Amino acid sequence: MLKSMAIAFAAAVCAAGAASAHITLEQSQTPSGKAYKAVLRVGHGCEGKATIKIRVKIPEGLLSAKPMPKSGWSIEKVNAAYEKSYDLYGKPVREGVSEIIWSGGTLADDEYDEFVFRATVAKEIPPGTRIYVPVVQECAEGAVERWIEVPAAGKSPDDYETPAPYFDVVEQPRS
Ligand SMILES: [Cu+2]
Repeated sequence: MLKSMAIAFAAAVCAAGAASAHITLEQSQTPSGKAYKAVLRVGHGCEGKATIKIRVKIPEGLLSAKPMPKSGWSIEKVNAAYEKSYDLYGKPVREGVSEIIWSGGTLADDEYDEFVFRATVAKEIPPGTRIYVPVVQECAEGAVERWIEVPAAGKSPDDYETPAPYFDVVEQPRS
């Protein structure tokens, strides 16, 4: 009884504080053709269990992704071909980092941390595009949270229990 109440309470807290809980991106907007510093904010573990691994899928159109090293965590980078070729500062690029994995550390459920990478938003990505960055959070004792839900047309991330973090591509400021 007590245990189920505790779980219900935790779920309610999470839903109420959706903007500050879950895994979200600090910067909600960036111009196309520019570098984007993605700060993934990890607000809690998996239903009380400590986070031990963060796997980030780099979405199509985010080029030259580079993770920021993190004390206490090791980094793995997975390379893959892009779906298409992009023009990056006058050079065609067809492949790059498609997944970043931080592991080896421990982040308690009652602690907060940030995982950072930087990537260039392809200038072919039109303003108005919302880019989702799916993240899988692995925790102690085999627990896992999959922040990979991408809203269907007409829905918003708030309609989902485990939405993928996202940001919006906006018009380049005129100089
Ligand atoms: Cu949450």
